[in-house]
Order: sequence, then structure tokens, then C-alpha cells
Amino acid sequence: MSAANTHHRSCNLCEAMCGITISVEDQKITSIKGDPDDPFSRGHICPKAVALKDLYDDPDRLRTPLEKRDGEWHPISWDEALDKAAAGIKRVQSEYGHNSVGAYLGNPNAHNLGSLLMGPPLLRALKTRNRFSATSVDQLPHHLVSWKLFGHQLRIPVPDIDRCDHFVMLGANPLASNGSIMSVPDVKKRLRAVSERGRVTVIDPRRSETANIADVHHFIRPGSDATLLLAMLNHLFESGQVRPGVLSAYLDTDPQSLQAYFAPWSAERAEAATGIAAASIRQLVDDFCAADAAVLYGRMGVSVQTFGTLCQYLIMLFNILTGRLDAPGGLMFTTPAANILAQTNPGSMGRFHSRVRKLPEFGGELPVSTLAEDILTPRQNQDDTPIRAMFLIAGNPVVSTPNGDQLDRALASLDFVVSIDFYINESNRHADIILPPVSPVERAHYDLIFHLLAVRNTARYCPPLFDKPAEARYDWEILLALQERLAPAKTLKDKLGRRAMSLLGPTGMVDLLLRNGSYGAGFKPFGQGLSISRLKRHPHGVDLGPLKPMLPDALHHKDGKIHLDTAFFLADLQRVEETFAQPSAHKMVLIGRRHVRSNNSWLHNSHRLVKGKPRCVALIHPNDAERLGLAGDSARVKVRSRVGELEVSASISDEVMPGVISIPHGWGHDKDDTSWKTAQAHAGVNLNTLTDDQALDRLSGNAALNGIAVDVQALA
Ligand SMILES: Nc1nc2c(c(=O)[nH]1)N[C@H]1C(S)=C(S)[C@@H](COP(=O)(O)OP(=O)(O)OC[C@H]3O[C@@H](n4cnc5c(=O)[nH]c(N)nc54)[C@H](O)[C@@H]3O)O[C@H]1N2
Ligand SMILES: Nc1nc2c(c(=O)[nH]1)N[C@H]1C(S)=C(S)[C@@H](COP(=O)(O)OP(=O)(O)OC[C@H]3O[C@@H](n4cnc5c(=O)[nH]c(N)nc54)[C@H](O)[C@@H]3O)O[C@H]1N2
Ligand code: SF4
Ligand SMILES: [Mo]
Repeated sequence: MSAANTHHRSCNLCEAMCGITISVEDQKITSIKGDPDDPFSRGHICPKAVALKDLYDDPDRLRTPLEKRDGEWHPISWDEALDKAAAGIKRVQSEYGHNSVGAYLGNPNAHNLGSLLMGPPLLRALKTRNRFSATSVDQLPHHLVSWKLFGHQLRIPVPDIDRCDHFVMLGANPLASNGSIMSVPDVKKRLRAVSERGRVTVIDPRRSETANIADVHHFIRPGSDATLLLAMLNHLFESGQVRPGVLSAYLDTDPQSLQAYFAPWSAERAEAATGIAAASIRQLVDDFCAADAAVLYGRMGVSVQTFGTLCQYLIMLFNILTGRLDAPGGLMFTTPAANILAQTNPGSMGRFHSRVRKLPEFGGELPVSTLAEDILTPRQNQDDTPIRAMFLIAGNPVVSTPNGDQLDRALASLDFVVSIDFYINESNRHADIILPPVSPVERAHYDLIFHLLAVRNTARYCPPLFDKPAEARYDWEILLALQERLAPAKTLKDKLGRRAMSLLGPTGMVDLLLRNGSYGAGFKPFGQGLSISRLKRHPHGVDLGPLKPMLPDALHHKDGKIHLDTAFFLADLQRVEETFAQPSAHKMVLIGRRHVRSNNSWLHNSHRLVKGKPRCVALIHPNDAERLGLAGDSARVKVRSRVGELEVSASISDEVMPGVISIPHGWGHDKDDTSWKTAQAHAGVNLNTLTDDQALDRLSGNAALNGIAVDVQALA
């Protein structure tokens, strides 16, 4: 600790990476404030930052490994826990084969330096094909599009918001989420600045917090974005505004040859599907083309629906055909200081398939929507291996993935479950062994993933705020210890490699990445270049400047081109035709919602974040309320889908469009055998009781969690 008892670090709870200043007295955190000297976040924080303290102090947080015996949890030593965890996995694998073990990696892994670096070796040690993660309920379409077009799944361009004059946003609500696939602290101020320079347009079935500060908001029928994008592209061609500019040199396809694909999609047809007036669609395109710098960006609302990949592809195509890719103020590639692209699988698809539904892997992972069936479906033949054991690492898939109740049953049926987590949640309550790592402020942090997706190039390293208790383990130590037990190093090379990893630790590994990165030894402004020791001397972080044009360096295909692969992506147009041939028969369609005081399935154990009016309520338009006979703010509804039903309080509001019901995800803490007692007292309902494991984005296998047909009934 510094003498002044203040510690500077970045918050790792979401993608925004805000700089925070933590005051400490006698090993207690006394305050957490925004760090005005952080060149990226400039003092901004959101209400969630204080959860870092609540998490550290939380008496419900696990601090000792637990073993379940006869249905009761017992604390055990680390050695015993690690030995038993490995033995249980080995037992199942020796009986049923390697693929009988599955792993689910939850979202917090992406925010945890040690897990990012040491997780892959453990996964390799498991030798299983059954690897799942939050990617397939989230950003999988972005990876697929980047892999196909640019040759690397992590080469994802982000909006250059600070130099943009017209920002068009589909299905994202950064005022609540603080940005996604666009690390953008202080997004409200940055969007306001866009507005002052030009215009912000939001297209969302809900008048979201972001729509509220936008210049233009259009309601759109959930799941119909593909038709809007097709009509936008069609108008672009019809009005002669296709101008890829310098990008033409990199395209492997003549842009004019694409027109025929979009020709069937008049703005009038899109109006019928989306509810957005044809004239507004044309105007949107004309204004976009007229702006000096413009960007079209889409996130959860368009990624996690049945046309997720097609939408992300069409968004990319629109940016390319209007010359906005790699252009300041458009969609730009980043130049992170610690670049992990060379260490990461650039992408792959279909090298193997899921057990029951035969969905293709992407990048070595299978779509998590198939997990429950791959556990529950009985063995079909001699070569068939159901999943009999699971690793749950920083995730809560019962709450976070579709048809959560089915997955709950599936996890309960397993022979063995190990979890690395500091709470007993709705999923790892089915575990046999739980291995709890330290809390975020007790470990070093460098953001490997979100600098890669940030709207400005910056770098910031944070040493741990507190030393960890002697007995406690970092995530990475747990991961390495399990790897050693499951696949002991045999050769001298392996032994040296593992020894080096554990001696370097995550900080040493980032140091190597930094020294070998774009701003490493050769980078002049920092003399000897960027390294951990240099970053330690800049505790507020260093600014590496605005995003830079990166073509052709950002292209990984051997021919140096952008591969449009129309055969793959536009094959899905047939499904668009079928889906929108007739008006939808469904009266109500379900979408999700995020709130700035909530974070996926956790942080509901922080009293400060959950207090006040319950937030897990359904939003229903007054017209629907009237039709359903709902009255007053105490109304309750029963919502039913193909896979499940739940009862929830309804709030009648014209912030959602007629025919749409919005319920936040991440709630449903109604099981009494979890450890988060405050969360139990604010249980809410599990939205993923209603989402359908069979509803997928066909091209990627990503879950379609938005746009689920439901039946809504008033409760007396
Ligand atoms: N219907 C619907 N469902 C959704 C979404 C939606 O919009 N709608 N969003 C989806 C998205 S985008 C995502 S990313 C997923 C997220 O869903 P998950 O992948 O399940 O992730 P979380 O809910 O964040 O996981 C929380 C667990 O991680 C643990 N944890 C937190 N930090 C650490 C750590 O540092 N180490 C370890 N070992 N454990 C830790 C917490 O204690 C908690 O138990 O949810 C998805 N589910
Ligand atoms: N406070 C908070 N911050 C978070 C999280 C959190 O849970 N809470 N989660 C983090 C994670 S893991 C992620 S991935 C990001 C996500 O970040 P965002 O993508 O910004 O997430 P959402 O707030 O879910 O925004 C999705 C928007 O899409 C709209 N929508 C739903 N269906 C459709 C549709 O069919 N079409 C269109 N056009 N719009 C639609 C919804 O109404 C919603 O406003 O947020 C991150 N930040
Ligand atoms: S916006 Fe995200 S990174 Fe910033 S303080 Fe809030 S949770 Fe932390
Ligand atoms: Mo996410």
C-alpha cells in the first residue's frame, strides 16, 4: 500500500475498465471513487464499482474449499480438495472416456487475467471436446464474422466513438451496460459529444436509457433487424451510394455483384417486418452517407437472436460499403499494448460437432444451448459418450443459458461436478467440490481482452490492493494445480514450461506480451518501451492515442484480403424469406434488459446494489395491459413459452413497443442451497426459464435469447 493509503486500479466488473481510486484504512476499504487522472475513463464510474468492496467484505463469499458429503458442505484443505477434484474427473474419464467431462467457462473469466492465461492449459489437460462458454449466449457472431472476413476471431473492429458524427446503434444499451465489444467508459458523455457534432440514432424495441439521450429512436420488432439491414443495403445500392473507397483494394468480391442479394428488400417490405417507416429507413441511410464520419454498431439485441450472425455480417458489410471500416470516426481496429492474437486460435468451425444435435464447434467450443441435451440424452451406441461430469468455472449457466430449468435437472443428474467460484450459485450448488479463488482486489489485474476492444488505445496495470491470505489461492494457481494433477508434466520441456508459467505468474506473462508488443522496446515515447515496471510508474494508466488505421496489417488471410464469403453468410437469406413471408402470429415477444446496478447473474449479494424497488419486473405496453386486463403497478403476470413458465410483477409502460415484454436476465435466486443470502432475499425470476435451447442463430449456434414467442396472462 502507498503511504497515502490510496490505491489506483481499474474496475474489472464490466468491459469499460474505469479507473478507480480506493481509500484504505487498517486493511478496510473506506471508499471507491472514479480516478480523474485515468486518461481513458476520466473519473467516470458507475454504481457497481462499490461492489468490489462489498465482494471483498462479503461474509457469504467462500474462503475455503468445500466438499459435499451426504448433501452437506464441509470445509476441506486445499490439497485434499484439489486431489479429490482431479480424482473425481479422472474416475469419470477412465470409465466413460475423455469426452464424458464438460467445462463451462463463465463471463468473469474474460475479466480475470490469471484465468485467461492459465485456463487454456487446464482445458487442454481435460482432453474433452465438450467445452462451452458464455460466448455462445453472447458475442459468438462477432467472432465468426471477424474470423471469416479478417482471418482472426479476435480482430473485431470497434466504433471510433470520439471522432464519429453519426452513431447508429442497434440492440445495445451502453447507458446501462457501459458498452460491449466497445469498451467505452463514460459513454454518456461520449455519446452526448457525438450528438453535439451530429447525431445518435438508436434502434431498439424499448426506449432504453440510451434511446432516451439519443437524437432519434426507432422502435423495432424484436428479431426483425435483418430485414432492416437488408433494406438499408438495398437503398444504398439503389441510390448509388455504395462507396467503399480505399477498402475496394482489399475486398475479394466486387461490391456491385452483391446488389442482387438485397434487391428483394424494399424499405416498404422492411417496414412491414420491423415497424419502422420506409421513409425513415431511406433517410437513415442517406444521413449516414452524408455524415463525415459515421458508424453502424449492433450488440446483444442483434447478436443474440435467430439472425445474430447475419445481422452482424450485414452491419459489417454496410460499414464496408460506405467506406467506414478502418476510417477515423467509423469502425476501427485497435492496437492493444498486450496483444494476444498470436497466442489465440484464429478461429475454426465444424472440426467436430455436438453430441446430440450435431452443431459445429467454433474455435474449439460447442454452443452451450446443447449442454443439457448432451448430458441428459441416454447413450445411443458404443461410441457415444454422454457428459457425466462438469467443470463450472466462474459461471452460472442455470441462470445464464437457455432453458435453465432443463440444465438445472441435467447438472443434478451428473456423477461429478467441480466448480471454481467464490459463491455457491444456482448452478454449482450441484457441485461435489468447490474451489474458491480470491476476490478481485486481492489479485493483480491487466485487461487483456477489453483493451483489445477499447475505443482508445490505453494500458493500465494494477498490482493487488491486498495481499491474499496465506491459505487463499488465485484462480490461476487453482487452474495450474488441477492441470498438474490431471496431466502431470512428463517431459523435461513440459516440466520447465510449467515451472516457468508458475514462476512468471500472470504479471510476468503480461510483461512479456508488453515488451514484445506494438509499444514495446521499440516504442519511442516511453524510452525503453512499455513493460510492467513502466506501467507501475504510471498508476493511472498510459494513453497510447486514438485508434489508428490498421489495414492491411489487421488482415490475417494469406491473400491479404477481406473475404466476404457471401456463400456462407447469405445462405441465411432463405431463412429470412421464410420467416417474414407472413406477419408473425405471436401476440407477445420476449426480450431481455440490463440495469446499471446489476451484473449478469451475480452482484445481487451486494445490499447496496439490490436495495430499493425490485428491478426484476416485466415491462408491458399499456395497449397489451389493457388487452390482458392488467391494471395498476401491482399487477402480476404468468409468462409461458415453449419450454417453461414463470410469474412476475409487471410494470405498465410505453417504453416498450406494443407486443413486446421485457424481463431482465440474471435473476432467479430462489434456491435455498446457494450461499448468497442477500441475493436470495431479492430473488427475482430466472428469465432463462423461458428462453428456448432450440432457438438458435443458425449460422453460429449462438443462442437466440431475444425475440422469444410467449403467452402472457394476467394473474388475479
Ligand atoms: N436471457 C438472457 N440471458 C443471458 C443474457 C441476456 O442478455 N439475456 N446475457 C448473456 C451474457 S452476454 C453473458 S456474458 C452471460 C453471463 O453468464 P455467466 O457466464 O453465467 O456469468 P456470470 O453470471 O457473470 O457468472 C457469475 C459467476 O462467476 C463467479 N465469479 C465472479 N468473478 C469470479 C472470478 O474472478 N473467479 C471465479 N472463479 N469466479 C468468479 C460469480 O461468483 C458467479 O457465481 O449471461 C448470458 N445470459
Ligand atoms: N449493468 C450491467 N452492465 C453489463 C452487464 C450487466 O448484466 N449489467 N453485462 C455485461 C455483458 S456480459 C454484456 S455482453 C454487455 C451487453 O451490453 P449491451 O449489448 O449494451 O446490452 P443490453 O443492455 O442487453 O442491450 C441490448 C438492447 O437490445 C435491445 N433488444 C432486444 N431485442 C432486440 C432486437 O431484436 N433488436 C434490436 N434492435 N434490439 C433489441 C434491448 O431492448 C436492449 O436495450 O453488457 C455488459 N455490461
Ligand atoms: S462502468 Fe464497469 S468498469 Fe466502470 S465502474 Fe462500472 S462496473 Fe466498473
Ligand atoms: Mo456478455
